[in-house]
Amino acid sequence: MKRLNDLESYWMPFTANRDFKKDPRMVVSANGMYYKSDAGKDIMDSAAGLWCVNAGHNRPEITAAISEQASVLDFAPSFQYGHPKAFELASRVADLFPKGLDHVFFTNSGSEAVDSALKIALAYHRVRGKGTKTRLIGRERGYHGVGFGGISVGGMPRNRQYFGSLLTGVDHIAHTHLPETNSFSKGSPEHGDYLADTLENIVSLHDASNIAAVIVEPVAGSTGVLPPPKNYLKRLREICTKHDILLIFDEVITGFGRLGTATASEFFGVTPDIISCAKAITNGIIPMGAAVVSSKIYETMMDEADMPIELFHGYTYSGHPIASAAGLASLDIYRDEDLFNKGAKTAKYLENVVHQLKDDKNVIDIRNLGMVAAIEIAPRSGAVGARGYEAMKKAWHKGLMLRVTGDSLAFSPPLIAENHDIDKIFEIVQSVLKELD
Ligand code: PXG
Repeated sequence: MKRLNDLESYWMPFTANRDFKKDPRMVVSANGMYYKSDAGKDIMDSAAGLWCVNAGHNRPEITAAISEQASVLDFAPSFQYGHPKAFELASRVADLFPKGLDHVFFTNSGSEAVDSALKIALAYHRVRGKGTKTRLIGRERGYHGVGFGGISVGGMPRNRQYFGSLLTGVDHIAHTHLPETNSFSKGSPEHGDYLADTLENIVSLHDASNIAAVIVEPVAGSTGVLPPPKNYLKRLREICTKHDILLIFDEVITGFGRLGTATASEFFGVTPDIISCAKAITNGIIPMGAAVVSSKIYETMMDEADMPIELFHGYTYSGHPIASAAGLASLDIYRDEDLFNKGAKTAKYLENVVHQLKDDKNVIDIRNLGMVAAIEIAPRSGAVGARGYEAMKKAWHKGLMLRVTGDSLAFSPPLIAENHDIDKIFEIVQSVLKELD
């Protein structure tokens, strides 16, 4: 007979299962900047959960909205029927996002938002009579979730290597990590905008008539936080426009305030054709994502696509009533508390504090932009990631939830964080660094 509640049944995602189950890090409740562990210990959240709880944990306004919604309309079919809150949320998101990106296709995750964006790009070119434009271009070190589309355009080797031949017709531009010239940059690094031109090489190779879209994270997150070099995104936009290639910004991490603006697009003053987003759209409380597309794309689809259904794509839970209610309540909080601006102010403090650790043991680089930062520590020889993993485990025992990717410690605190919260996070990090051999 299987034991009830043993830890074996749950196969945890992106987790060292065997090691976790020997010494579980279990949280049972959360409030504001803190989780509580099953041992009753406060655990500070330095990562907004997984980059999603921008307004802090367990906001009563959001929980009230979802419980109210659940009692009124639990589910509505998303195909051929609608309900008002999905339309309202779409308008609110369109309003918040850059001018011209006015149409919102809902999904349930960032991975689905990415796949939707890629499929919309292909369908758009096809219905406008440019059906040879099928090639999708990602970037080395990019993370676009875990669907086959996302891992194909993604550039994280371990996320790809076990999963066969992936999508065909994909290529990658160069990543922008230049430690020789850019280490310890504050904000966007000075060097590397020329790397956008690696797209020109790809255009020369494949011809623009065969390329549908380029997808990049404006700030690469999962690979260890790589803010784009100054002017890089503008240059990428120009090359895309020149060759009639759609530009997709994957803003699953940056959307809804992470850089102190509603989008990274707004922060950098560069408008893509499609933005994929998720996570903080509902403050993480209910899964939801979206592909937000330009009027040019939407209107082309409405005018030119087959009748009556313009796009053969969608999910059972697209625009789910409860997710929509959570989204509306989250956007209300972001607006009423001017939370993106608050994040922008705290970001300056974060920059100052994180760079004070530059002389600490094993630290080889520190990067930051907005309410995102990373400390990269030297890998142990022959064991890349081991030191980072140990840092995460030590931090837990000192009351800090720390997000680690390889040997980069990544920080994305909730935007409600006060300066003293930032101080506390890095005091613990410093004591962890001291103990790492
Ligand atoms: N695109 C980007 C840019 C992401 O960061 C996804 C797509 C996929 O989203 P879903 O909702 O399908 O997981 C992501 C997700 C981390 C970390 O700490 C990052 C993500 C998820 C979990 C952890 O690096 N990003």
